[in-house]
This record gives sequence, C-alpha cells and structure tokens, in this order.
Amino acid sequence: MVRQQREEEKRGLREAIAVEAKRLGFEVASFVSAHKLPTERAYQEWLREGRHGSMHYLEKYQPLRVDPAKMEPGTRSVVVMLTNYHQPLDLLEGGLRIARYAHGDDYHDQIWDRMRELAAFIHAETGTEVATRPAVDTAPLLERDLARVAGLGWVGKNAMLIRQGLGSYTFISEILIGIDLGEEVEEAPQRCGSCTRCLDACPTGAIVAPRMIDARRCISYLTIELRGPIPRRLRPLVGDHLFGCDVCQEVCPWNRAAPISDDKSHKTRPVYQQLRPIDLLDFDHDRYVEVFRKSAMKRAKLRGLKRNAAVVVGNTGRLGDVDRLLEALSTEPEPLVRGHVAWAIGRLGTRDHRFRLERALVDEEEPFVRSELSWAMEELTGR
Ligand code: B12
Ligand code: SF4
Ligand code: SF4
Repeated sequence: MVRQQREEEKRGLREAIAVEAKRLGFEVASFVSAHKLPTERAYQEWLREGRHGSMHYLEKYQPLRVDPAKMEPGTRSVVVMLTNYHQPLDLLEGGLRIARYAHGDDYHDQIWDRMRELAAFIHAETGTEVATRPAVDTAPLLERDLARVAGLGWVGKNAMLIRQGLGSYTFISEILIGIDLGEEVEEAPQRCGSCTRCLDACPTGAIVAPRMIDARRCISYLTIELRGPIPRRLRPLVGDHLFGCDVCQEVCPWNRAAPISDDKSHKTRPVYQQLRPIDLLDFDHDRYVEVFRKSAMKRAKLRGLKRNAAVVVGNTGRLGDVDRLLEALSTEPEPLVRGHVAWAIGRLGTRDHRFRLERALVDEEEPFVRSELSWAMEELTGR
C-alpha cells in the first residue's frame, strides 16, 4: 500500500515537472532512472577507429559519458528534454548557408536559463534542496542515447534522434537529479525501415554505416569543430555550406511535417540575409563581434568562418570575385585564411591571375600558404 502510494507520488511529480517544462518552452520532457547506457561498446569502437578526428575532448571521461550516475555522483533520475529549433530554410537570401540550429541566439544560454528555472521548480515541488545538474551539450554524456532510452525517439540512420511528429531539428538537454522520480519508459520503435535517403544524400559520404558518422568527413565537423585547414580533397564537397550542415535532416521524411519553432530566439537574424559569403572575408574583429554576438557561430571563431567563406566562394563564386580574393590575399593576417583564399583563386581565376600569385609567393613565409599558392598556380597554368 505504502509502496503504491509512493509510486503515485512519483507519477504526480513527473507529471508536474513535464507540464512545467512545457510551460518553460521545452517541447517535451521524459524521465529515466540513472543507469549505464547500453551503447558503451559502440562509442569506444567509434573512438578507436579515430572517427572523432581532432575532437580529443571526446576521449576524456569515457566511463562518465555512458553513465549519468558516474557523471554526477548521487544521480538517481534524469529528466531529458527536447527543444524545437526548426527554421524554414538554411540557404539565405544573399547566399549564406547556415545550419538551422545556429540561425538565432546561442542555444546554450537560453536552454540553460530554462533548465535553471525547472530545477528551481523541482526544489519547490519536493520541498527539499535536491541536487540537480543541468546540461546541454556541455557535459560528457551521450545525449542522443539518453534521449533514446528515455523514450523520446529513435536514433535514425543519420545518427539523429528523431521523434515522430516533431522530427530531428531538436536540441537535447537534461537535468540530473539526486532523487528517484521513477520512470515510465516506452522505447520508440526504429522507424527508418528500408529508407536510405540520408546515406545517399550526404555530400561527403560521412554516414559510413547506419547511425555511424565519420566526423572527419562530416561538413559539420569540417566547418565548425576543425581548427586547421579543411583537407583539400574535401573542399569541393563542402559546396556552399558556410557553417554546419543539415542535408541528412532535410532529406529525412520524418522532417517533412516538422513544426517550425515559434521561439523568437531561434529565428534567423536579419543581418545574415544581407551578407554574401565573400563579404565575410572583409570582416575584422569588431564587425565579427557586432554580427555574431551571442551566436553559436562564434564556436568557429573569426578565422574559421573566414576559412569556410573562402571555401564557399571557391565552390560557388564567379570570375568577378577574384579581385576581392586577391585583395584578401594581401591584407588577411591569418595564414589559415590566406591559404584557403589562394585555393579559391585557383578554382575561379584564369591564367592571367597566375602572376599575382607568383608575386604573393615571393613574400609569403608560411609553409601552408605557400603550398596552397603553388597548388593554385598549377591549376591556373592549365587554363
Ligand atoms: C561530437 C558531436 C558532433 C560531431 C560528431 C557527430 C556524431 N554523429 O557523433 C559533429 C561535429 C560531426 C556533430 C555534428 C552534428 N551535430 Co553534434 N554533437 C556532438 C556531441 C558533442 C557528442 C556526440 C558524440 O558523442 N558522438 C559520438 C557518437 C558515437 O555518438 P552518438 O552520435 O551520440 O551515437 C550514439 C547513438 O547513435 C547510439 N547508437 C549508435 N548506433 C546504435 C545502434 C543501436 C541499435 C542503438 C540502440 C543505439 C545506437 O550509440 C552511439 C554511441 O553511444 C553531442 C552532444 C552530446 N554530449 O552528446 C552533439 C549532438 C549529438 N549534436 C547535435 C547536432 C544538432 C548536430 C548537427 C545536426 C549540427 C549541424 N546541423 O551541423 C550535426 C549532425 C551530424 C550528424 N548527422 O550526426 C545534437 C543532436 C540532437 C538530435 N536531435 O539528435 C547534439 C545531441 C547536441 C545537443 N545537445 O542537442 N556533432
Ligand atoms: S551533417 Fe551533412 S556532412 Fe554530416 S553526415 Fe549529415 S549530410 Fe553528411
Ligand atoms: S532519411 Fe530515412 S534512413 Fe535516414 S534517418 Fe530519415 S528515415 Fe532514417
């Protein structure tokens, strides 16, 4: 009898938290007891094969990533939440293609504030100071797996957590809680069936097997996480993607009816509509801070965004852009950017531009830029 009463209390508490989470702007919240995640082996294998590229932080705290109770000792329950950020388009008027999740304000700040409010609500409901730890993309935890075991959706062949009726344009966040809230989990069935659209559409072949991304080929990694040069052989495949990539989500039938987020903090910033990729090459630090203040795009830093812009111009620009590229080649302080600008000139220029590159090579000391200049000169010779 007492046990039944306790279960009823837990259910009541779960319902109250889920309602409050919705009120705060989360799409949905679910609850799962803290236990070890079943995909530890899959994760270790992924790392062993080096598929994380230069994201060495993913090698750290491995036992914690697969076990919320180890991540935060004392954790007994996890509330997992989804936030819808879906925007209608990724390709904007002036030609910037930006992954939808980065169109508005940095999601970390907004979700963090909401989770703090939810944690305060849980304290108030339980009447005790329960230990809570909110996290969104910030803690060493396999968040997709957590969301899956919490019954919030299935992991699609594109590795995204997909929820029927909501799609995959969602952020996953969680609050680890020091009390037992019980669980009522019904795992969502895998609904990909025989579909392979995401595997077929990925521009770089980064989905090497269902649910397995080789980050080293993924445009999201190449344009956001990678700090150094984008491998030359992959640059043409990056196409017009300035920051991140949504291709494997765009082709997914489960996103066809995905609702657009009405949260104004996710809305596309109007300034992005007015910029062309080549305009970014003129940005100095002040302009960068002005345009990307409180944006998730700052993760790539100014030099990363300029590097990406040079690649996009090289892939989609015109002969008329070469003068501005040559200007950037002589004024740009970052070797990383100069090297990619040289590559873009090699893609767009003509034999007549070769002597300008030769002149640049005389003054250039950085080995990376010198190698890109030589490559570009070689390309232009044949034209
Ligand atoms: C590193 C990272 C990346 C890397 C690597 C991506 C990858 N697929 O691993 C890069 C930079 C490429 C990346 C890209 C993107 N990312 Co990212 N990323 C992360 C991060 C920080 C860690 C993920 C990780 O550990 N990857 C390692 C792999 C092995 O783990 P995993 O993909 O989670 O895979 C697990 C499950 O798929 C499951 N699984 C695999 N196979 C099977 C089979 C079965 C049968 C079962 C049951 C389970 C299962 O087990 C795997 C291992 O445990 C998470 C945040 C976090 N802390 O989790 C965000 C996160 C995964 N990213 C996110 C987003 C939004 C993106 C992008 C869409 C951004 C963009 N538009 O450019 C792309 C999508 C690319 C893609 N198709 O995956 C969201 C995903 C939300 C969602 N609804 O799924 C997360 C959760 C951030 C967040 N808090 O919202 N990302
Ligand atoms: S985000 Fe783009 S590059 Fe990465 S796996 Fe998906 S489609 Fe491929
Ligand atoms: S595109 Fe098809 S295979 Fe890929 S995640 Fe969506 S339903 Fe699954």
